[in-house]
Amino acid sequence: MSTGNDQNNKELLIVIPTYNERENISGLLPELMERVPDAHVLVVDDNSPDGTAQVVKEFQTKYPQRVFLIEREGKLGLGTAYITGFKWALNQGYEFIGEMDADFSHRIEDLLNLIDTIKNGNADVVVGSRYVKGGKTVNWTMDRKILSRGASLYVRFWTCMPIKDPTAGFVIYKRKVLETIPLDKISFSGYAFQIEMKFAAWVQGYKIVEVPITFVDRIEGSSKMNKKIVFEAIKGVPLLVWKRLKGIYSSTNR
Ligand SMILES: Nc1nc2c(ncn2[C@@H]2O[C@H](COP(=O)(O)OP(=O)(O)OP(=O)(O)O)[C@@H](O)[C@H]2O)c(=O)[nH]1
Ligand SMILES: [Mg+2]
Repeated sequence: MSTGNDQNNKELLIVIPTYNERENISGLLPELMERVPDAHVLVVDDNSPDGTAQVVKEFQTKYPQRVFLIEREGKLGLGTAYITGFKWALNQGYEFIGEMDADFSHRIEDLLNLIDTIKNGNADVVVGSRYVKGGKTVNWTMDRKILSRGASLYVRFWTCMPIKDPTAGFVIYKRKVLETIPLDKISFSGYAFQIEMKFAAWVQGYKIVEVPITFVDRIEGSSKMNKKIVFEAIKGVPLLVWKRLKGIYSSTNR
């Protein structure tokens, strides 16, 4: 059996995109190292002005074989940060590739459940879901609740995809899913990116399982959510249906 400190243990990688998450990442990395001993972590930072990457580099000296960093030259968006991280993970040979936010909205106890489900269940994709039985949000304003619930219904209306929390950014994929989704054809960046990834996996026939989570609103740092991201999703969801009809998500189109 391999241990979490084994350099060759390329089983599970969690990709964390960051933009100005200095305080959060300095708390999250040690917790992840301690509480999820088998996980490796890849931070994809977009040249955060607050020095997030510097904090990661300092931490890397303690865990050089488990913490990795990709630095991009500027704020290029969440979607491309994940695509960059996923491609890196595939190249490195990881078997399970996860994503979570840096801001403690995604709890480590829930991550442990997601890991257990992807490793021991028959799911190809596990989604940490606010909207299945047992899931909830804490400290969210009414506006955010309505927006998020409304988005879920809107996605269901257009795509018929049976996922209760399609905008969720707390997900673990089996390697084969990311190998077959045409990553270069995933065009969206914010919420729409999360929706598109799940939609592409579903169109390919992969089994998606939702696990209930408690989503806690961020305490440190500031939100990168903005109107542009919301409008991208409103316009983007009907486009997903169009992309599907054109066969863009089929693996032969890679
Ligand atoms: N690399 C990179 N990371 C980003 C970018 N935009 C957001 N992030 C990160 O993506 C994660 C999710 O962004 P958040 O701002 O928390 O978005 P949210 O969860 O919808 O909104 P709040 O929780 O209200 O802040 C966080 O870890 C951010 O730091 C980006 O352009 N590039
Ligand atoms: Mg957040």
